[in-house]
Amino acid sequence: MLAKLAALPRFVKGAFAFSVAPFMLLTLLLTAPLLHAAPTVTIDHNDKDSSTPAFRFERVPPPSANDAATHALFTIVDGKRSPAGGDLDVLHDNKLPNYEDEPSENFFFAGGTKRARLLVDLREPIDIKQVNTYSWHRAVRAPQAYTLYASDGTAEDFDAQPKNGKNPELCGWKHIAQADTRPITGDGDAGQYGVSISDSEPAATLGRYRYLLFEIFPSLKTGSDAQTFYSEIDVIDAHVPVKFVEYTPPVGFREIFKTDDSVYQFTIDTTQAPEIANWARVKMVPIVKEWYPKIVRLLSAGEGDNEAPKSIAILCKKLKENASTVVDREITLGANWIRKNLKGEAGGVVVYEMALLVQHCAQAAKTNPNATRPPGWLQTGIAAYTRWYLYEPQARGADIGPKRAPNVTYDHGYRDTANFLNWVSLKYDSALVFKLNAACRQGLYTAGLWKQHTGRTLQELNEEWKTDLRKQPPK
Ligand SMILES: [Ca+2]
Repeated sequence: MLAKLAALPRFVKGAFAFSVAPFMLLTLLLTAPLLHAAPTVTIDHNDKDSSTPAFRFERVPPPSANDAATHALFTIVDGKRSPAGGDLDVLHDNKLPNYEDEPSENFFFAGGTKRARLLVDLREPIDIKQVNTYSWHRAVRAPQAYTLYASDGTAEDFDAQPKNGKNPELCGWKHIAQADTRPITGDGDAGQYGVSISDSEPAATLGRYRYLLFEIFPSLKTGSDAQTFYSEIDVIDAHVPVKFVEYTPPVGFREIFKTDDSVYQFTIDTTQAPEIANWARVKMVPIVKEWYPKIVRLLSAGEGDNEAPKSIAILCKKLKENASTVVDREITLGANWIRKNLKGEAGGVVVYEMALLVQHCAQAAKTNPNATRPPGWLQTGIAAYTRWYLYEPQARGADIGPKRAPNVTYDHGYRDTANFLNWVSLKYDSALVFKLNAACRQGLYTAGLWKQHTGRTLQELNEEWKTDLRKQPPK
């Protein structure tokens, strides 16, 4: 772990909690051991390579699993949250992100936010030992910049939710400290930041408060687009022993799963990519069990075509490229890409690859001496059709807007061909895709099939399709 502390002094900013004559301070120190002297800000930085989900720093304490923020009420006072991120709960759920770019596990404000305010209501006054904040991002959204105010809420003019522009110190709040981990110039720092605000006197507290107000600034000094990925905010009660968040690294598995009727079996191996093992078991296995037999049925050439393998393997590996691949009976999924798309496309890619696998494993074409070779665009198009129009039509992932209509052709493959196939199916023959697929499997595909089934040549269909695409209302 690398702590970037060399430049620390410029970050240490505090406000004396109150000012008293030196002799009085001495007296108070002797009689009141929890007296606060001055808040200080401690900053740690783990660079990109030394950041781990354990969130361990050199000087800033690890995130707490039982701190007072856990059951506090978090409210946005001013500013808008980014809908791309998690909601306020992720700031005090005692869970940390597992990766350097996990928007849903972080809270951040919408791009362009110049300043925002966040209220933490602890529900009762407590002696606050520390306020600790944690952030993690692969690029410029890691550094933190905020001003912290606190209040016991008892002042007559107390405003619990002062909007931007209203000085909190004029409505019952005390300025505690300013934290700013941003580099003065440059594009910001990737990695993890930990900020701990405590009293400079180790035995002392920051004071007894019920409310905290964070005034939050962008993660770059040079602009307001970059917003810090805040992972957790901890408020440590001076009288509660701290339990740290435990981090257990995920463990991969290699196991065989079967369909309920035991007809098909799948070897799934995540030993090289334990970070997606949980997704593979919880999400992918049910998709594979349901959709592999469906795909085999859908893409079968009919009677006598029993050639889809009964046993396949899905390997999860750290591929350099984003791609997933299929070779013979083995699908390889790129773990990095899958990890970034767990909530989006991850399941669909598995369906797509299973469809390709079933197509590639057709033997009839290979044994027929007069077999035609099906075009690649049609094969990827049929696999993409299976995925986008049968597995996840609600995702509308193969839509083509009127703007792009002039630039597409039926033989682009993948999504564009899927869109074309869907259009022809709806207009001319709902079983067309499966008829074409059967012909491909048997080595009988020719371009003449289009005319045979629709009365139009491929070129004519292409023009009609594009005309229809251009007629759509603009998005
Ligand atoms: Ca916590």
